[in-house]
Amino acid sequence: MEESYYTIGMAGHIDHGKTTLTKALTNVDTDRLKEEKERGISITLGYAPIHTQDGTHVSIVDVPGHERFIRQMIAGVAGIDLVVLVIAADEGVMPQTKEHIEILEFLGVEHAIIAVTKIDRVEADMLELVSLDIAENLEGTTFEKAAVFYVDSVSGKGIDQLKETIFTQVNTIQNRDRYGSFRMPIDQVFTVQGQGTIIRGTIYEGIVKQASQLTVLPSRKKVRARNIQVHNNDVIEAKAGQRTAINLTGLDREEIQRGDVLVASEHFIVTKTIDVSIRFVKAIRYTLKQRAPVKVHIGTSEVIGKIVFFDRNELTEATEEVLCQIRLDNEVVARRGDRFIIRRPTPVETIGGGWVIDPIGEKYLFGHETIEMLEKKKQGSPEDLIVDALSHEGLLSLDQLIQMTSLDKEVVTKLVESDLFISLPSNKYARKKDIEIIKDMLVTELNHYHQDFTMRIGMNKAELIQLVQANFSKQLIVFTLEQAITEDLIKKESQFIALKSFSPHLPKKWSKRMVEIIETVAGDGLSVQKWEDYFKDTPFSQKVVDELKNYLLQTGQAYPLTEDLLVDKEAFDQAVHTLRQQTEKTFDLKEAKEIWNVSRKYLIPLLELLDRLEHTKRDETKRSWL
Ligand SMILES: Nc1nc2c(ncn2[C@@H]2O[C@H](COP(=O)(O)OP(=O)(O)OP(=O)(O)O)[C@@H](O)[C@H]2O)c(=O)[nH]1
Ligand SMILES: [Mg+2]
Repeated sequence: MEESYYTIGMAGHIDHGKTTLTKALTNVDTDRLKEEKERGISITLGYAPIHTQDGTHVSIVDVPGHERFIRQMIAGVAGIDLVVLVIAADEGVMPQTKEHIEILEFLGVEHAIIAVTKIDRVEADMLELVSLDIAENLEGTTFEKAAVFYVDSVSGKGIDQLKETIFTQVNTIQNRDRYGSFRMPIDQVFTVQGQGTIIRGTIYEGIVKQASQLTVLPSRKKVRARNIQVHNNDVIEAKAGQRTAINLTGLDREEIQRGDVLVASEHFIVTKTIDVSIRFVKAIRYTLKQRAPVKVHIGTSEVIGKIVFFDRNELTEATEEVLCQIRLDNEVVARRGDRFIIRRPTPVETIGGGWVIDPIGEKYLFGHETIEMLEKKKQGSPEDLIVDALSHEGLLSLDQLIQMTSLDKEVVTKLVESDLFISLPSNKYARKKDIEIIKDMLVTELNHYHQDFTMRIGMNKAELIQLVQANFSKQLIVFTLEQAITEDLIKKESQFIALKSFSPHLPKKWSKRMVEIIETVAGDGLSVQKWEDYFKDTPFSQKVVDELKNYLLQTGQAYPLTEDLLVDKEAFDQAVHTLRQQTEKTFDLKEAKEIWNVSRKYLIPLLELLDRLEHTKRDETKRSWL
């Protein structure tokens, strides 16, 4: 059974019943704050899950309707797959109903269900009027054909049908990218006593796994995902589309804020100048001048910027689409295709929205040449299209690329042979940049592993692949790993992978005591004590005791005699030498016992070790040297 994850939003005017409807659907009251209870309005984003038996998981984001909290609303709906637009039967379409519709359209939300609430409060003819009002207001919008449901969230009337439709509709929506590097814009940051910093957001792309190393952008702070939760349950991993809370180690509360983006690799673009395609709201009420300051909401961040036009000096009425640039005061994380909202700073109102056609804008001259250039960027070069296709899938054959980009075979063939791409032995193509990202991730994970386990020769190959696989296909990772081995960046010893520059060693703070123990074991020769007994008077934990044993075995400094007996390599090799000198081609137990002068307890395992090391071969009661 394939599990699928979606995030849907509740939107609509203040008091129209979003929180009550969320509760009717999920049984969760998302107005948890004291202030929310007292004032009877939502202030922060609320989250509640519903799911079906067959593995469809829907996370509902309940947003505040009050116009003062539009910022929260935008952050909340920024990652949603579908919206439930809530309109109260007794009020009909109101200002924030319209503003929310505009915002949702600008953000590219394509799927909607209309929920008319409070039907218990109106007569049938009033309901008819409201239906007309809704139809009129939705005309010409993306949500024109959205299904309309009539509910009473207090008595529960109509709720089951609505819930059923939510599930059937989300199942027609394509799941978000599970491949592609992990990216999660942060919309909440808080601390929990004894646990440190916790952040929340909806995963845009990729997967995050427990213990993964992550980067906070734009600050580039390195953090680790200590613990991951989805709707208050601990999970090992969370996937694109899931509402996720992550407990981070490695930074303080003050070092991270809403609007920052958590990513798995540093290859995301952090930028202050973006080339964009913008649409403006129909009823733009004032003149937007060249370089006018605007508030830009992108992902969950809100940044002040200036609009730079190349084909006009001011905008007085809404036109179809304007290609222009936004210069931001602060850095944001952006990718081609990302949606954003622009609002007027004072008085605050939504004036438009659009998408990023190039996250790395430069200074251009005013005039039609720049517009033509931006137009080309908007269409996307063949290279952009291939990059887009690969960023969704990671690894594609020539046929798949042609199919996904609708480009000519010659164009695709020529491009994939360029040095931006690489062909794998499986006849599939990947981006060179992805390989670099994976390589970085491998090195980062190994570095971390070596720090945590200085005494181990390396990380288990399967475990390492598993950690990185969250974001890329296994085939691509294995390929990159092999490439890194050829390049002498990484080495492999049986199933263990390590950085070339690393060699296992005793941790500094313990090395003196450990060397003493190793020397004692060597001094005991063949008559060693139980491994654990050497640690009786040490402060070492069982874990450290095991690690040291593993270290001596992996580095070949000792041999395993039994489960709990280790014998020093040199001592044993010396004993083998003596035994060989003092025996003929074959020898028996008695001879060995006398020469080695060991008790029966050791004798059998020692001789078995001889066999295992292929010094000897056992033949009934005798052994012969090989
Ligand atoms: N009778 C009736 N009352 C409802 C219904 N839905 C909501 N209400 C009431 O309407 C009021 C506002 O409901 P909320 O769910 O808080 O509205 P909201 O849209 O979440 O409000 P904000 O989050 O502040 O924008 C509450 O008193 C609810 O009990 C309904 O279907 N029938
Ligand atoms: Mg509410």
